[in-house]
Amino acid sequence: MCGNVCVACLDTKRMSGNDQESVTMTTATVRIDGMGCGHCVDAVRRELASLPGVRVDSVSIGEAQVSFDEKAASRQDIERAIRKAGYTPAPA
Ligand SMILES: [Cu+2]
Repeated sequence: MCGNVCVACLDTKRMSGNDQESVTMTTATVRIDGMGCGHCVDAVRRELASLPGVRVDSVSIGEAQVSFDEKAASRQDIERAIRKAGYTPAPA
């Protein structure tokens, strides 16, 4: 490895760069209408946790906090999951 200029070294650099690329997680707080008890919290948490690329940080009555990888999931996915659980995501 010459360190900089040859094609082989540039390739190696590029590849190791990709390996080290870390996933950027976006944090979102979603207000949720229609939740009333701990069962609602469990239902929302379960549905959100089933989404690929989404990490559930916390769920409480009326609000969920999640982190997600924008390459794998979007806020729309999260709101859809909340509707699927039977609740209504409120506008941010
Ligand atoms: Cu409930």
